[in-house]
Amino acid sequence: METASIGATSKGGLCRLTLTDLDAKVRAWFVAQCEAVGCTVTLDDMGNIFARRPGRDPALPPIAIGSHLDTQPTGGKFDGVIGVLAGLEVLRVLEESGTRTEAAIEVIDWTNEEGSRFAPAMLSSGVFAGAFTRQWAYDRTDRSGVRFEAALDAIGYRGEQACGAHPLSAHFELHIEQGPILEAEDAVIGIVTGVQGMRWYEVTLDGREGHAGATPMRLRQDALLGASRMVVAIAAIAARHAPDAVGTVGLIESRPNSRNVVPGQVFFTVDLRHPDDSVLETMEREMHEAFDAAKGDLSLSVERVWNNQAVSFDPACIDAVRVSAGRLGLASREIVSGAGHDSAYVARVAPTGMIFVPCAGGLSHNEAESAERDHVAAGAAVLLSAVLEMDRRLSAG
Ligand code: HGY
Ligand code: MN
Ligand code: MN
Repeated sequence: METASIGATSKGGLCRLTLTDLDAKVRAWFVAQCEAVGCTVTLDDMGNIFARRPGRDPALPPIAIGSHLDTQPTGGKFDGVIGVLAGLEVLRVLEESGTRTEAAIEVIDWTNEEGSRFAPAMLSSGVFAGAFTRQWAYDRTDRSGVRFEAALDAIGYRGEQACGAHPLSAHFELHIEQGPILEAEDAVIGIVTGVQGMRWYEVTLDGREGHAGATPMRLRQDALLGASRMVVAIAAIAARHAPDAVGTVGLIESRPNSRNVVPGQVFFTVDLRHPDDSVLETMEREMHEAFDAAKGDLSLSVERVWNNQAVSFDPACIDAVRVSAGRLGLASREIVSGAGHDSAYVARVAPTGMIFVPCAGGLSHNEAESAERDHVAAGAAVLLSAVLEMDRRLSAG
């Protein structure tokens, strides 16, 4: 709740976009809290923050607890934040109880998980996992043309360490489900087995600006009318592959955006997701077919800017979460994540698992997002237990 004051919106949510002064403020808060509990804090050259609590065996790579502190422009107080702060709480409990783990424990704040300001999402955990080059990430621009690298330097969080040159023994992430399943089944813990596939596209439609009053309908090249047909087509493609497919047009810019000018150009984004990459491939093909059919005499460009394959988490990590929920007597169920998470990329380079807790009405990416204190506490307890379970297995060799 203290961090929720950094970027608070009037509707009780958060607007704390990545690499802004507000992000810098919550980062400084987080670093100070970790140092206060005796951690050493380092940065890599994507601005990822690593707060390390040493273990007995320095030869063992750390067990990481990661998530993100950046939010959507109309985000909630829990998305990403509970994963980082539960990690801080784990550090505090280990310190207060005088527990020394075999492997070091590291809490990580991954830069730009949301992908709202700089697309794609999970950009920095993606560089860490080798999915993107650092230079490609540095060259990403926000909608006002600011480059990622410049924004990172502006807040002073570009570290020396090369992003990715940082072995991990395991990575766990606590997160709200951001969907309705756990709440509907009165489950407190989601044992996350993996993350669905997701692809992002950027579409530009060029028509011709004209006078809203004097241009006959038959002579128009109305880019927004064409875009509207394509938006409807995305929903139809998702419906065709129900119940697991989702399709979203979230960002749209119409130019010149004047009430009495026929729109000459429209830029919009497409987000397609499905648990099965082969279905996602079909959805992409159907999207191109639908757009070609809808464009008429408009010129169309479609660029795929992100292709994040479905991922399955590590069986030992999944089991550590399952055993922990059982030991704590918490109602749980296995679940595949509909939302993307940094863990989806980290799973490519380290054994990874996730823990979900319910959020009210399954609502997220919404200022009304909320989670119950007891559920978040239960998730943090499972996180601590899973980390200790993994540590025991590591030291058993
Ligand atoms: O897009 C996602 O699923 C995540 O919230 N960034
Ligand atoms: Mn998140
Ligand atoms: Mn999010």
